[in-house]
Amino acid sequence: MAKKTYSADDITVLEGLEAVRVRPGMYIGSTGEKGLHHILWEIVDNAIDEAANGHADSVEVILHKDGSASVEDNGRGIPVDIHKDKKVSAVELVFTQLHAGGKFGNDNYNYSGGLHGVGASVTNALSEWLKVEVYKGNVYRMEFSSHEDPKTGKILSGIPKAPLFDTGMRTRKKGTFVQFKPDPRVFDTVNFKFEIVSKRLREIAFLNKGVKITLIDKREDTPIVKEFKYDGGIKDFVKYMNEGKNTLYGEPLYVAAEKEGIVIEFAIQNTDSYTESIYSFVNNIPTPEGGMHDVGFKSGLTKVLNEFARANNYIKEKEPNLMGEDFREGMTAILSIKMKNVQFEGQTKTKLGNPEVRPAVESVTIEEIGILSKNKKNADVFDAILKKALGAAKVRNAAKHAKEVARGKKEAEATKLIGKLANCSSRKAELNEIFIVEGDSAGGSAKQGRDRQHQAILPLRGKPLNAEKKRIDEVLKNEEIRTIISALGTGIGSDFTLKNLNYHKVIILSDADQDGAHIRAILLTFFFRYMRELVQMGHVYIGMPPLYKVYKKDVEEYAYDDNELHSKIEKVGRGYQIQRYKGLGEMNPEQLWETTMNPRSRVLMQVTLEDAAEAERLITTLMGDAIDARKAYISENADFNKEDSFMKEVKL
Ligand code: 1YM
Repeated sequence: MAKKTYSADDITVLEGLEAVRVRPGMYIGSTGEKGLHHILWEIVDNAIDEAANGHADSVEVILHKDGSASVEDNGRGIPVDIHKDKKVSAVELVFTQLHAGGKFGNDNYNYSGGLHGVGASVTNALSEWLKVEVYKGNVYRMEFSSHEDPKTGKILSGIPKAPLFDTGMRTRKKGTFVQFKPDPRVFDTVNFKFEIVSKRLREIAFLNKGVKITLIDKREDTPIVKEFKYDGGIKDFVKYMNEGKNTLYGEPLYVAAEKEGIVIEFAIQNTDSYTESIYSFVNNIPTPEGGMHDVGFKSGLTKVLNEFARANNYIKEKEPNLMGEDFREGMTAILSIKMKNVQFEGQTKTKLGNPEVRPAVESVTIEEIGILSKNKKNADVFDAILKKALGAAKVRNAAKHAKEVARGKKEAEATKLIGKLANCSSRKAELNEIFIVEGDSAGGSAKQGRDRQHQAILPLRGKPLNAEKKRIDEVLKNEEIRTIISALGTGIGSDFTLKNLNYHKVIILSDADQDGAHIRAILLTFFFRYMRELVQMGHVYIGMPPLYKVYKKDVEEYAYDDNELHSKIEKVGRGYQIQRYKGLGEMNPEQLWETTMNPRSRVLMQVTLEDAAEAERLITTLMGDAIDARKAYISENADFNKEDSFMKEVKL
């Protein structure tokens, strides 16, 4: 038996692996799906380290039919020589000794070590069997297995079948091959998930530019093969994340530097969206909780971009600096650092704790972005970044002001505003509706025609919301908008509280003309920006007044679009007359009730989040600086009676 070849010293090694068996959670976090994949990442990490050190450029991962997984790289191969003190091969130590990695007096970075930094021996300890082959001209092989001790009945884990041996076969390959079968006695599940493996391998490929990673799933009758290789590295990562978004400039900004022994790399590309997507990594491990690298990166960005803004007159002398969040609105970025002696902390141990990292990343960000911003070639890039940030700051300031109103700091003002509201008598928010009606005369009809118990009317003076009110931040200063905020009761922005909503249906009622379309778009944009959940939860609707009345003597039919007009003409028959409604104001209270407000007969469009986002984009097109885009839009969409294509119809 192999056991006899071991000296007394090696017994501690064996005990080490038994400890892993006894408390697997301590080493791999859990024995669930996550832990199962973790023992694969331990092996992948070693292969990737070899590539990161410049010795390999290809890694192949195979999921086998028998439930095992294998990883092969084309690097130098794990050393096969005998360790002087331990008297066993390096291969054996790597797979039997906890924390064996990097103990061979080398100066290479050893970035591996995943969440728990335990290495390949843990994979061995938690596998039914593990095989390793090293290719260095000759093929070397070693096998391990976990089995019951016939004497004690205890499970012995990761026990070598025999020492590493030269198979006598010759090969032209170089590298290391490791195959293992997770032990079902340890794991709740032993099924590798293709999606999990594939997603992580893609991520690793982005983080290690130029390394080809192949995934082959041989468990299917026809194997699935996926290849990941990104010569642009994290630049490609950023582009990948921005697919389907509108980017503000072509190539991402890219920085790579080394400072105090920390390798720092980041890529940035801004989009016209409002969300911040910054993802950070340490030694290829995601750090969703952030940490020192993240903090340094963000503060560096804010400083250097404010400096640029002042130097180039985007901010005037007396104006305050922009805030970090202004710059990060719509920003997609990947920050990847590599370093020794990583300290992870936080709830899920995914937050970088090393304090020295913060100033290192901050100064690299300031210096390198500073250089890029002074390069004339990047003028358009930085102009786009600054314009976006200035827009965000404007909105932020307007929101702050509006919030103060909503918070009741200016209660007197709010009470005055609410005076225009014709409220309903019921206090049951789920049954209540508020109609936001364009124009005082339509507002008057609506007040008279409504169901007083459940329908509240808030008339909007057409004028202040018309074309003069260009940008959404100006809209927030508008009295009527502030009235809406007070009436709904939810607050806005980060204060928004859905459960305080006073009306479960918020219905926009505007004319079927250009002004009406405009007002509707402004309101939707406002809801999208400041009360997104209201839209998300389906509380926002568009009221649909009819366009025509077809009538004779005692018959009256309403048509809501041109198609319907024809069928209604046929229905009314000979001698019909047509009234075309130009605005809501032309309807008397009874007509408005019957056609547009009565829940039994009306048609409402429920607004989706995409609709509101579309309205937002539309506003930007119509009101923004891009005159050509505006002209193009207007000539393509001149028919303002046409139903907006992005709305879906709901009868309610
Ligand atoms: C499929 C998994 O483990 N590749 C791998 C591992 C090592 C080396 C090369 C390697 C490292 C060094 C020198 C060094 C490891 N060696 C050790 C140890 N692929 C896989 N490829 N020569 C080869 O770090 O100096 C641990 S991992 F400790 F033995 F050197």
